[in-house]
Amino acid sequence: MPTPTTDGKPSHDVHGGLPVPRRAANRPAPAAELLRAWYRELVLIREFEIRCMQAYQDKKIGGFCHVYIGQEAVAVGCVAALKPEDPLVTAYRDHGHALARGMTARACMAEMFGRVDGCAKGKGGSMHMFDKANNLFGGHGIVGAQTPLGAGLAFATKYQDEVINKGKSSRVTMCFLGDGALNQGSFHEALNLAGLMDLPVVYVVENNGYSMGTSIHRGTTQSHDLSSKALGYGIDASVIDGMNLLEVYHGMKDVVEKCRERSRPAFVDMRCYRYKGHSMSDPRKYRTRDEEEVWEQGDPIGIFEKYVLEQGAMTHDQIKAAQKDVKTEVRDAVQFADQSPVPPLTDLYHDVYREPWGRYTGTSEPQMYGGAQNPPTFRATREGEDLL
Ligand SMILES: Cc1ncc(C[n+]2csc(CCOP(=O)(O)OP(=O)(O)O)c2C)c(N)n1
Repeated sequence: MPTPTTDGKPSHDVHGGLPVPRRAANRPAPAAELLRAWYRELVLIREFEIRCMQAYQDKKIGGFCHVYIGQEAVAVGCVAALKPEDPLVTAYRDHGHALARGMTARACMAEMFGRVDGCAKGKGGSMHMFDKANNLFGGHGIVGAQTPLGAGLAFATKYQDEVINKGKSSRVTMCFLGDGALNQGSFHEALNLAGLMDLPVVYVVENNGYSMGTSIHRGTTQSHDLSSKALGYGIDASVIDGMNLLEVYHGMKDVVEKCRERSRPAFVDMRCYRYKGHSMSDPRKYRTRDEEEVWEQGDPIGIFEKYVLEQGAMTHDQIKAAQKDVKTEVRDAVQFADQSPVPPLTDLYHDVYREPWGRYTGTSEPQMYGGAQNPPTFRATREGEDLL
């Protein structure tokens, strides 16, 4: 019997709500080549983060580090349902999205280590994976901060695709958020605008049942049925099993294609679980071992491994070879990151910029300046300019 928690709910019932529809069973299996590629991605994300946890203990990674272990099927399945040109934006638990989007393990690890060869030149770290070439518009550390950015990206693509390019393409923006972010005002403002302006954006709530140590039942109204959060804004909602890669892929394919055709936003309650703590410093005392064991039995990698074997897409030997190959790739990434230089201190002032704003030219001074004689101005810094 599961242990009851202070919520009065069984401890493993972290979402506690509507049944999750099954879609994959009625669909044709994806091509074997695709299944093999997805398997490798799942294993890459897991292995990458296991090494990150070790490097963090060895003090090679500083600051915050939130691992994605347990949620890998969400990133891999969602990215597979997108086109490469579709923008993606996410929160701080972002290594999985970055790797699934095609960022190299080297660039990602060097960023974790704060080195110049990282995707953000070592200045962002774990929470800020950016990859313009792969249309990844960042991991963001402020809870909910990425939700208006998702609406903004969708507005920009809609304008470019429909107005400037006269409907030559239509891109869908995917915006990931945690269940804790549902309670931020920015999320509600973003959904209101997305609904109002017919923005082609899909909000994917990675509902792992907890925001830090607070269970969703304690912190969020209507936690048994998150779709009500979207329906109030006239936005379609669906529930998907985030522990099963095929369910994620097929479910998200439907959602994304509908969004692309109709240019209407969508909301997804993606049911998943994180196996580790909120961040590296979290001992997870707010949940029971019993609950964790229940979820570990449904490991997304284990489920998918069974599927590829049943389908004959991979043999046991091929699985072992893929795991070995990934280990080599991640070991190489760690060595690469270790050897990459630390950015010089002067680099702190580069890329942090803005266009010169100059003095405010309106008819009255903005309130915040309080009539100061020398209001602050901002300007771009230039490569090589030494401000220290
Ligand atoms: C505006 C804001 N408030 C508080 C925090 C501190 N904080 C960091 S993560 C977090 C919990 C978010 O949980 P959730 O959205 O469910 O994401 P998950 O970690 O489960 O992926 C909080 C409160 C923050 N970063 N930003």
